[in-house]
Amino acid sequence: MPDRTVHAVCSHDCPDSCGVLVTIDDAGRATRLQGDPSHPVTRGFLCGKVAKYLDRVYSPDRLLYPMRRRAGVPKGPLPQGREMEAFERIGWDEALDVISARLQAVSDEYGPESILPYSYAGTIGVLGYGSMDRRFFHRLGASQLDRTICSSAGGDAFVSVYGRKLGTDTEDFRYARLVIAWGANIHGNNIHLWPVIEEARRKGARLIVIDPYATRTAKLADWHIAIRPGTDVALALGIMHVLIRDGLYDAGYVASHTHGFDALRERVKDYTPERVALWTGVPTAGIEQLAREYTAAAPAVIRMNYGIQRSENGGAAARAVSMLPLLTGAWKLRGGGLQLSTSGAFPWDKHALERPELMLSSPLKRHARIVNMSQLGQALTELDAPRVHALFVYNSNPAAVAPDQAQVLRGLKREDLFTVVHEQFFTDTADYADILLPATTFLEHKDFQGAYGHYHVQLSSQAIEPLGEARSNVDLFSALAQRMEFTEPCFQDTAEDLIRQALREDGDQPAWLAGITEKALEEAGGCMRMKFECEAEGKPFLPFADGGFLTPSGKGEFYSELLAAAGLDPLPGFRPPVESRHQEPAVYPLEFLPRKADNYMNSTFANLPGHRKMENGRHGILEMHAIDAGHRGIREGDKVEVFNGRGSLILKAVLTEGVPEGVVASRLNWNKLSPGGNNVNLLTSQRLTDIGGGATFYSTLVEVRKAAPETGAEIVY
Ligand SMILES: Nc1nc2c(c(=O)[nH]1)N[C@H]1C(S)=C(S)[C@@H](COP(=O)(O)OP(=O)(O)OC[C@H]3O[C@@H](n4cnc5c(=O)[nH]c(N)nc54)[C@H](O)[C@@H]3O)O[C@H]1N2
Ligand SMILES: Nc1nc2c(c(=O)[nH]1)N[C@H]1C(S)=C(S)[C@@H](COP(=O)(O)OP(=O)(O)OC[C@H]3O[C@@H](n4cnc5c(=O)[nH]c(N)nc54)[C@H](O)[C@@H]3O)O[C@H]1N2
Ligand code: SF4
Ligand SMILES: [Mo]
Repeated sequence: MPDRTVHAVCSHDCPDSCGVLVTIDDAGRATRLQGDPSHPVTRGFLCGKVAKYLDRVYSPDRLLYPMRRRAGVPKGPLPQGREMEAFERIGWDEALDVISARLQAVSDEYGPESILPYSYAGTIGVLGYGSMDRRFFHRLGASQLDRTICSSAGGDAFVSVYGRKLGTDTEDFRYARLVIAWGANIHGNNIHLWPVIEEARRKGARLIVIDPYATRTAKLADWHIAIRPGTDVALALGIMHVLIRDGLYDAGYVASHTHGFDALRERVKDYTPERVALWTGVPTAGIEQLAREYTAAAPAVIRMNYGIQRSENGGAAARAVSMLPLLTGAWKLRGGGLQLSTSGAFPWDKHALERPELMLSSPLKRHARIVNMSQLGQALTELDAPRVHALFVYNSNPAAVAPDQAQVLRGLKREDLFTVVHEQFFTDTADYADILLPATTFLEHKDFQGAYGHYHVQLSSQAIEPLGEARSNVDLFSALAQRMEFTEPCFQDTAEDLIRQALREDGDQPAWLAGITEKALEEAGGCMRMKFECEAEGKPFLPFADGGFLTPSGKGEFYSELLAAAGLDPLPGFRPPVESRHQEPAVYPLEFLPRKADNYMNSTFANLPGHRKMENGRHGILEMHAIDAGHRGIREGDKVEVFNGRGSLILKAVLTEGVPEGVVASRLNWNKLSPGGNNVNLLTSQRLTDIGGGATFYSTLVEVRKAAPETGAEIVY
């Protein structure tokens, strides 16, 4: 048989959701991955991480069969390559028996809420992210997980202003005259937006980057504003101050489409450029110029990304920045407005997929308690009534990515906690599993997906057979439900059934989904654009050009009654993070950016030799400004100790102008591949954002001191 090509979708947690063409040889092996050239955003290329994806799929380190912890081996890390010393192979039957018996026993003894699922976005395929798994845990009556670790602060903030997550079409950025990348590492995290910005720049557009760190994007910009972390709300209010003071806003748009302008005008009076400059580190003249450039360029578009909301005041910051195009009316023009996420364009039937009412048929007979995933450490060690006795991890590597790592690892180490991990690799979390199950990659199962960075829905066909005994998330939770004798027919649903339900194929499809079915997707080569009515009439999709707000007032809300009713500030205002230099006295003097790696996806890929090579030179380093180093007698290449009340890391100092004075930065990695056995999350806290209960990775204070050359570090629990 000659080679075949299958259309799949990259399921990593990335706004681009690329269409991927997989070439398969006559032995059924994938031999090549290519970006789909017909996908208008993918444009035939994949990022460096996924271009090398076959290294991951066929890695000799893949988990290929179920395993059980060997009797007497304590939980905790083993060096990479030696993990099998802790585990022994078992069959799927035995694995399902052990898991169902233990979950049943825990439920009987402590109540089902003592079971905690923990998942995030290992896959953002609609089925793999949340479908059969949710049904399973709902029917068990397990604690519900509030999935806050990434975007809930910014997401809830944006929705408080607009009522829905829509934004400027990625493809329309080419029409912009000014692009502001605000807390958005486009080159590292959202690469398919870059060619569109380049196209706009060739036609004369300017690019401004607002980021404390000199990313590759910032280095390529016309103007890099190295704002101090956690002060974006002040900068946005400062811009509004200038726009309103000088009458540079769109009074017509404000009058027709917004709510609460008078209250906003009062609020921004306090945010003079002089005051804002003191907080943000952006000079007064810079603030004036930014405001003027922003309002003069038409169309102007802001790519706000989730960087600004990983801060204690991240909700207010995302609200304030979101409001800027409401003030200038930038939404009216094609290529103007703002993009945080496009995910609100995809009206899947989430209720049908997740079946929350199954909680009522669980032993609990009511809705289960909700546990915030950004406080996993507390959940595993402090939460009571009932205490967590079983943890089921899939789609996530919390030992590496969750904040306040010492407490997380202390929890995972509990010998009385029954932990199941469904994974592709021996991650940091797998090291703490009682039962370890092998998971498929996106080449090995069927799924479908929208995107949070474009408006296309895609079918991800299964390209190859699962490796070894790996199972998809859907198949795993369906099998477990059978084993636990859950008789509801929904546990028998196949991937095809779930796709049909999600797309509402059997009922009235909402306008934007009209005619989008699995069959239609197949016939279209795997990808269809959402069916915006205006486009059928030849008009571009401009989400808020003329209304379209799903807020209580039906307008874009500067002032939010909903937030007021929740006891929150109804207007954006600058409250410095507790962990920031603006507190007197600051607990520790330096602001820490525990960043994502450009060549990994959070902790994913960090274990693969080819990917590590691309990230070479970035491992185990602390980037710091020469002035901060000078004060501490630190020189380039010195071993340094980076510490706060939560822990201490030994890193190598790299002196750079890429971080402002007062800010130091380091990158996510696997713990067991980090010197000393802990990564940057040893220093981050479980404090939550002002809105949305999100994690506050970028509000972290530390001190740095020179370490003796021979210093090692012990793993901290
Ligand atoms: N290569 C790669 N791509 C990825 C990921 C990855 O790990 N690696 N992760 C994926 C995931 S899960 C997500 S959520 C997206 C996120 O993509 P982004 O939203 O771009 O997220 P971050 O990299 O967290 O933050 C973006 C930028 O915000 C800056 N920043 C930090 N604090 C502040 C601040 O207070 N103000 C301002 N203005 N900027 C600040 C950071 O320095 C960073 O350069 O990327 C996805 N894509
Ligand atoms: N310091 C610091 N910490 C951070 C961040 C940061 O910027 N700095 N970013 C935060 C953000 S934005 C996010 S989104 C989180 C991400 O946190 P996670 O969602 O935990 O992301 P990953 O580290 O990519 O781990 C995902 C795991 O899922 C597995 N996986 C992939 N596909 C499947 C599948 O189909 N089934 C199963 N069962 N498993 C699968 C992968 O092998 C991988 O180990 O991290 C957060 N943590
Ligand atoms: S990680 Fe993002 S950019 Fe890379 S292939 Fe996947 S969707 Fe595309
Ligand atoms: Mo994320």
